[in-house]
Amino acid sequence: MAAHNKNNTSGVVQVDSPNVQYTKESIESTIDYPINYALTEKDTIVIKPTITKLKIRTKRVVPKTGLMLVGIGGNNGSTLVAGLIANKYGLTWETKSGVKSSNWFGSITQSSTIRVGMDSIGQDVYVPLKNLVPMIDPNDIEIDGWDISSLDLGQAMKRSEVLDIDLQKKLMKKMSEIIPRPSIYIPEFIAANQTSRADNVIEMEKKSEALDQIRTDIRDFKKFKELDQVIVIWTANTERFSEEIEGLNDTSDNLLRSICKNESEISPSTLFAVASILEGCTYINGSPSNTFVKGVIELAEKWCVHIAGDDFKSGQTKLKSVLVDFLVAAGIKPVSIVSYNHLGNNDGYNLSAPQQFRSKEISKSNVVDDIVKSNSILYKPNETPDHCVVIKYVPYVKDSKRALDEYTSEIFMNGINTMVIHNTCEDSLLASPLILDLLILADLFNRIEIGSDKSDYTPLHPVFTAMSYLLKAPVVPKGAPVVNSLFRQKACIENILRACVGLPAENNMLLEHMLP
Ligand code: NAI
Ligand code: DG6
Repeated sequence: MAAHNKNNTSGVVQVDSPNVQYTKESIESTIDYPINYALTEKDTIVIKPTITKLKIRTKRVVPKTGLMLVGIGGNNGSTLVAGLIANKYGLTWETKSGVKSSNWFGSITQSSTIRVGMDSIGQDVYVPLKNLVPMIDPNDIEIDGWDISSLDLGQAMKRSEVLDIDLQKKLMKKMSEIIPRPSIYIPEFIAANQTSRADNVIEMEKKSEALDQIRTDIRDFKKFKELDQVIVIWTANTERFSEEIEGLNDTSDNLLRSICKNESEISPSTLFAVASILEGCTYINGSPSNTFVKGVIELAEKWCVHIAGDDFKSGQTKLKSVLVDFLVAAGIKPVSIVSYNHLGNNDGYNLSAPQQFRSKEISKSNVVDDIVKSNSILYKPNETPDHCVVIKYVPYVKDSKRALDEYTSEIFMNGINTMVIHNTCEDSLLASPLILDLLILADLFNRIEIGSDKSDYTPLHPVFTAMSYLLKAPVVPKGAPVVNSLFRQKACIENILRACVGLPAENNMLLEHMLP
């Protein structure tokens, strides 16, 4: 009988290898990084494997970090803050099925493990992902944020109806002390049904004044809490797409000029992104809105500030990016994917307006494109499965989203395989741990620099792709491929962490067990 896998949940990891040096300030590693160039010559694909020696330096000192949430009073915002407080104080609460305790289930940094090798009898050894390199401890995070709704977080938590009532009561005092800062409200970007919520808005004549106010807020928080860095995450309402117009928002200079000229197509989220970049703060977009117009990306590149987006990838899409990947990799041809949702929270209310729904529809619909393109045996060029996304607002179900998916595939000898999945789950309980992971990984990737034997260390590209696992529509640097497969996305994070401590990427060949 196979022994149980070892699961070392407390141990600190130290790699004993000439490939890695631990100093007080940093971990410096070297790795052999393989790239296979696959070039078509006549009708043959010629593959030329290459190896580059890369060096990776990870700062060990974790900066004192503040998280500023845009939309802090929403379901995700208030649930995340409640989760941080509940875990920090080890809160327990009573429910009809017994006493429950706080956890971080659903967070890969806090609740997943990584295989680091095998023990002396050939069994796998796993350690918590967070033990490989120093990461932010959730208990050390300082919180602040903005919301167009003035409710304190105690009342916002109550309004969201996500957490058990006994837990809400235990959290109420601490949550009530957190008051959202007034925010930028430009009615035409979110649904008209949100107007009654907007009682906490920055009074402004011009968009440049709002930009300055957000920059002042960031500086104020940083100074007051004596922080080394602030990371800003948008978890506010989905906006309609803003038009990308030559001369308006296509370059950083044009964008900054357009803000000064109070141009109407500059959205609140773009103003937040610009303010964050100008303050040197990493900015993450958790909604599907096209915040990162070309001018924002160029600004991030100029200022060497990291950005990541778009749209938290929680339940339905995560499963889709596993299932379609599995089917296509198995040589099975998905021909129709129908994803239906109904939910009754404020996100659903906002998405019941056509333009805001359209932003979400685009984000949810593109998640199989690269997987389909990868298999030219199943799909002809430009052939794609029918893919339909429906979202309906049903107030009664509140945050408990229902997601129903039907996957129809063609199988062997013209057979048809139909799979139907029904998922019921509080949406914000899926999203909140992802927001924590985005913060923790963003800080880590801010501390990683890469060089080679020919070049000195440089920070990672301003557009973070390594967090695609957590995002439905990954924004990537110009020319880089978009990867949606969840397994590849998770392997990206895990293998970068391994590389930071001089370990090779996981190869899963298991040849050590096949040798005679
Ligand atoms: P919510 O509607 O409960 O919260 C959004 C908050 O943003 C509200 O409190 C609202 O007053 C505030 N807000 C709107 N415009 C604002 C602005 N300009 N500045 C500051 N605050 C503003 O929505 P929820 O459920 O928390 O979701 C938040 C965002 O995350 C949405 O865009 C949603 O589409 C996205 N998302 C949610 C997922 C989930 O599983 N819950 C997954 C993927 C994305
Ligand atoms: C309706 O689908 C509401 C949306 O905001 C989603 O709940 C959210 O984008 C999560 O979607 P998914 O596909 O990642 O579960």
